[in-house]
Amino acid sequence: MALTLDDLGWNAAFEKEFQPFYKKRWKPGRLIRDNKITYGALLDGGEELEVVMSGNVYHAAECDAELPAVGDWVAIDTGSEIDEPVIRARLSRQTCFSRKMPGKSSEEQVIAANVNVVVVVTDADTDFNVRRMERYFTIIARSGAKPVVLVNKSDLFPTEQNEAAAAAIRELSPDAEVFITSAMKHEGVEVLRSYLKKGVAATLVGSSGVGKSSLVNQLLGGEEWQITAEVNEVSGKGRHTTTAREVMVLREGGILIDNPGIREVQMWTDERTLRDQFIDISNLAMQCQFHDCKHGTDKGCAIRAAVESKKLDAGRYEGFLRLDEEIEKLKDRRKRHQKTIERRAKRDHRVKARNLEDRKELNRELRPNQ
Ligand SMILES: Nc1nc2c(ncn2[C@@H]2O[C@H](COP(=O)(O)OP(=O)(O)OP(=O)(O)O)[C@@H](O)[C@H]2O)c(=O)[nH]1
Ligand SMILES: [Mg+2]
Ligand SMILES: [Zn+2]
Repeated sequence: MALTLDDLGWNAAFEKEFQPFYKKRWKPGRLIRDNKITYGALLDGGEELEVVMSGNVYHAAECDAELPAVGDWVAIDTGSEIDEPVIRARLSRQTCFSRKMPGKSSEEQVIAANVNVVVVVTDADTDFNVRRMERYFTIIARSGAKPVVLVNKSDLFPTEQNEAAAAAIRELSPDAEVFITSAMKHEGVEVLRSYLKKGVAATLVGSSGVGKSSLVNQLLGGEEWQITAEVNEVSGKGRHTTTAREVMVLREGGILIDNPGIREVQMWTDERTLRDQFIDISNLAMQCQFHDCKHGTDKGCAIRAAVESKKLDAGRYEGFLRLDEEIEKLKDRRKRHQKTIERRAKRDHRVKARNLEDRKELNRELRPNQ
């Protein structure tokens, strides 16, 4: 049975936005692969096309994050008068899961566009870290996708340990659904399957080696799957380490995006999302005696009182402060970046104006009588 647009996640809002493009005979396609210069796109009927970006799409993007990314829906021109299929437009994203580009940059890096569910995979032992989980929840909240957590490798640790980790994660986010799984023992894979309805896209993230690909393989096991964008490369250690984003469309419905392990969960969020994620701390802050309380040595500070009386976990509060600081820095960097761009634009403008003057002068010299 051929794949339809609905199988690929098409919906009424995309259809509406696409109306003007139908008139131009462009076709909707979903990007499943990013080859840097070209993209792989799936079209109605399941046909896979290699497409390039048009200059317009490139120039319309103000930053890398606005360029087409895996998961995006685009308008593809396959017209006979052009050499290769071209992306003419990118449809608005309904969700966008991003992180900050690693390193000093203040740019957003899109991990996957239009995903409905973000599945964070961890374990109850070496990988388990409440602060990192808080980070994941904060960026997932910003993305608009639903958070799901799998505490995997449960076969390796005592039940109490797995349950304690799951409980600690549940406490961090009331929106998240948390499950204990073991890819090794085929346990919990149905959980993943239960989210993957027709047209629903889920992406798996987490540190390297937590079992993301193993869970995916379990899910695919036996079942004949239709498309895999990339094939795992075997690392020197003989372990399969995912090196590229992989998109799979499942025959039983659903789209799965496996990712390479994330070493550092770089923040990509804003203050509002942060306050929502840490509503307990926001509420306490409102009870401080002074509205501009710095929560340090200020008199009548409700946060300090809560930490002292152990009502608020000191680690959680520290984690919050660190995230808050990172968001500040991110804002600052972005502001500086913006200023540089503006300065550059002004300078370019001056250079252009000067060139124009020079040219006029040259003209006058060449044609003195005009
Ligand atoms: N005991 C046990 N081992 C597991 C389980 N899941 C995965 N593993 C093993 O852990 C190792 C890493 O698993 P992968 O599925 O490659 O991990 P990954 O998260 O995809 O890693 P990256 O692709 O590097 O991000 C493999 O040797 C798996 O066999 C599990 O539930 N229990
Ligand atoms: Mg992997
Ligand atoms: Zn205070």
